[in-house]
Amino acid sequence: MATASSPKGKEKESTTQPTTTPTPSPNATGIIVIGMAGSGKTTFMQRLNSYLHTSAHKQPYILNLDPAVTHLPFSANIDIRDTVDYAEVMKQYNLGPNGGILTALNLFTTKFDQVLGLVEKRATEVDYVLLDTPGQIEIFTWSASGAIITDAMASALPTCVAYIIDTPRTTSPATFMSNMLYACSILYKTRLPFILVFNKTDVQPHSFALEWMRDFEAFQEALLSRRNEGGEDGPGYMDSLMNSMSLVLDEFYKHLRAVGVSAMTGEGMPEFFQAVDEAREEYLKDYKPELDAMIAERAAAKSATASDSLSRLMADMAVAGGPSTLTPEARAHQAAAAAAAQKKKDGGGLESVLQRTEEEERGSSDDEGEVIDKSSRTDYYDLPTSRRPRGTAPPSSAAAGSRGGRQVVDDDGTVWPAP
Ligand SMILES: Nc1nc2c(ncn2[C@@H]2O[C@H](COP(=O)(O)OP(=O)(O)OP(=O)(O)O)[C@@H](O)[C@H]2O)c(=O)[nH]1
Ligand SMILES: [Mg+2]
Repeated sequence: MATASSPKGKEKESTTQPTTTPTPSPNATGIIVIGMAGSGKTTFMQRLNSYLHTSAHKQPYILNLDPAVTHLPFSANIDIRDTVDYAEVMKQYNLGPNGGILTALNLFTTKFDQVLGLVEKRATEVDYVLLDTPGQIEIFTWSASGAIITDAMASALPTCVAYIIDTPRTTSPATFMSNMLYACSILYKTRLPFILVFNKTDVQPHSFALEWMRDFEAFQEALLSRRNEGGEDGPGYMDSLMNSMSLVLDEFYKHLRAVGVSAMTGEGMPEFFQAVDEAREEYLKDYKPELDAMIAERAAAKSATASDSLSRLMADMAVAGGPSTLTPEARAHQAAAAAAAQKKKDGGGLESVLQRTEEEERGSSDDEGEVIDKSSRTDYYDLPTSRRPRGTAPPSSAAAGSRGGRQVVDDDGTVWPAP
């Protein structure tokens, strides 16, 4: 691609192999949980978390990207709600709920480099990085911020998409097909290994869906019988459209893994993690080499641009001969730009709805809306080796007491730090 536009004389350079060495993939596998509103993403996240802690004895690192959720049934290591105030975004920008969620996500994405830094730091210690997305699927899948977050995750660690399907709501062939088309569009957009997760199998087993995916004729029959029954599958011209679309989907199904789970009962979890292992293999085999080649290509293009700019700068300096080369107009322009930047920093603007951190409250930071990593959460699962007798102080508080010097011993023997 890059060679087509490269200037003459550089062709030889561009045909050489890129020198960047591919980075080894970290231990953790990223799972991005996407799905229609109410399909059970958050409950599924909760199930993954509890399954990993209790049955698989593996460590997850959890990110919540839904700014509007009021109650999370798990504790997230990084929570968008700690950084962006969704209600404030709606108020300040006069937005409705979906616009508010989208803007909150966009604001959070401006800080995603910090998130990625934290994830990368933990990706060697934990086994999975789980990511819950906002309820309205298109906010994540059709926004620039969703694409940035997905790409950033996928470049940092082996990542797959878990597409959650509300099985009881997809028993009609038309609904099933539109859900599959949506899944297909996400696969096409992200190009990441993909797992179809048929959720709520405690209410409706997913065998019908597997059969429709495996056997094209079975799906056709279901379509036809719905039509004969006078179901909701539309007028006659729809038949040929549905037939052609189901042929397209037939090809799509070949590249997918499908599992049935119940986030409510925990059924299907081992099968899901087996699919995740396969998805990781696929990432390493197909996605990673492409990514490394792209990174090498970009690095080569960047170094070519840098050396080009440097030679032009050297040529400019030779002509201008010294540092005082700014014209009065250029200096005035620079001053105006600095004043505008200062004004933006002082108040208003997008940054003003980002949550203020403790550090900022103390007035010592110039960076608003820090991302908070509650990583110590993973330590909660380290149970003490021996029980501490009731009424005695924990070792840390005793240590704190001895550090602070003064302690008060209560009537029942409890040790408190002196007021
Ligand atoms: N029976 C049953 N209900 C489930 C299951 N998983 C989720 N639910 C229910 O489905 C509803 C929606 O679940 P959530 O986990 O909030 O779904 P969500 O996709 O995160 O929802 P939004 O984020 O609001 O889009 C809740 O009432 C859950 O109790 C399941 O496996 N079985
Ligand atoms: Mg949710």
